[in-house]
Amino acid sequence: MPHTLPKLPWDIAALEPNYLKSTMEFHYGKHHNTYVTKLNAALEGTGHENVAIEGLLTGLKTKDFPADKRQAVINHGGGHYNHTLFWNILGPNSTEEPFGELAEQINKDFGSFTEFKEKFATNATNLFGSGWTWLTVKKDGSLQIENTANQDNCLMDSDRKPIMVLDVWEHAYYLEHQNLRPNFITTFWKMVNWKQVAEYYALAKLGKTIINLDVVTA
Ligand code: MN3
Repeated sequence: MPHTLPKLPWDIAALEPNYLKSTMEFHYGKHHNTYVTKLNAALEGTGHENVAIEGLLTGLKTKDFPADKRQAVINHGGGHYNHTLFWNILGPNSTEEPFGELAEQINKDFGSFTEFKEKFATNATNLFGSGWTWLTVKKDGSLQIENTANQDNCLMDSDRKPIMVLDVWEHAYYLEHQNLRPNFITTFWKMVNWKQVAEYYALAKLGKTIINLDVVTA
């Protein structure tokens, strides 16, 4: 089983009361874990079993890949990658605001951090059904906010690198907020680890891998 559930970067109860331990137990322990299991099953016999997750997903929608397995790898590989990035950009000691070069670029591309948050929240609120809202980086360092449906992500069909993401599947917030997605978005800002997002921004500008996970080979 080459892909494995990565360890959380913080204790499973560390985001309480903003994000409940009980939510994390099923969101990470069940949902994320199931994506990893199903990804390994989908990859069996494709010859892509031992490719690390970011390389596996990059260009996946258009690259040479067994056609009968592609959608399953988009769904479960995306589920694995997207949740890993999501856990990594959250944390218990949020500064609640970006700083340094990333903050300057946010001001340049969106006007201010307040305007950025409004645009991000509007995108996340208006995403119909299940999906993810992203902050991505182009090769020139500029930033975009974009949505993807289901477990898709921008690596699969673009050259933009994801550096921050919000899960807006209902399973991500139902225990805390029931159907009230906007309340989850408000809480999300209290949990973002801007230090980590800044590190991802620096990597993205250099064209480097954002999510490095070991693939366990037999
Ligand atoms: Mn989820």
